Amino acid sequence: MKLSVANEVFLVSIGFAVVLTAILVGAIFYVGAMSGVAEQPPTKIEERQTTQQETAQAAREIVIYGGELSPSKYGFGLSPDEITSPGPELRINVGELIRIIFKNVGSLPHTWAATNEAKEGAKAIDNFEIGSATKPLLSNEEGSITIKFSKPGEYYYICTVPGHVTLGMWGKIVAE
Ligand SMILES: [Cu+2]
Repeated sequence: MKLSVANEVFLVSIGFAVVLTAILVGAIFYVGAMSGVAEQPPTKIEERQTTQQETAQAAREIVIYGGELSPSKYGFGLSPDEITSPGPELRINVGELIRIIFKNVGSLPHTWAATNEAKEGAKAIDNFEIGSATKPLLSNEEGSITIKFSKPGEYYYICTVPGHVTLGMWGKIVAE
C-alpha cells in the first residue's frame, strides 16, 4: 500500500499527539501525587489543633467557694458572700466536662471532693478532689480539676477535712 504525502503527515501528527498526551497525563499525575504528599502534614496539624481547642472550650467552669459561716457551721457557695450550709446544688449533664475551681475563702483549711455520700470519710469518685484531708487548701488558696460523670444520678461534694461534713460542708450534685 502506498501512502500519499498528505496521509504520511497526518499519521505522523497523530503519533505525536498520542505521545504528547501520554507525557501530559503522566506529568499531571506526578504533580498531583507530589503536591498531595507535600500538603498532607500541615492539614493534619490543623485538624489536631482544632480538636484540642474544642476540648478546652467544652469544659464549663463552676467556681465554688468554701469557708466558715460561724464557729459551728461551715459551707460552700457560688459566691464568696453567699456561703450556705449545706452548699448549693450543682446540676450537670451526663458526659459534660466541668472545670471545678475551688477557692478557700475561709480562715481554716478546706477541700472539695465529689463523692457518693455526704458523710465523714467518704472517698472521692475517680480522684475528683481538690486538696485532700492530709493536704488541704489553706486560707485564700485555690485549686481546680476537670470532672465528668458518665452515669446519671445523685452525687455529693464534701470537704474532706475531718469534722467538716458534720459541720455542714457538703452539697448535692445532680447529673442528668
Ligand atoms: Cu472544710
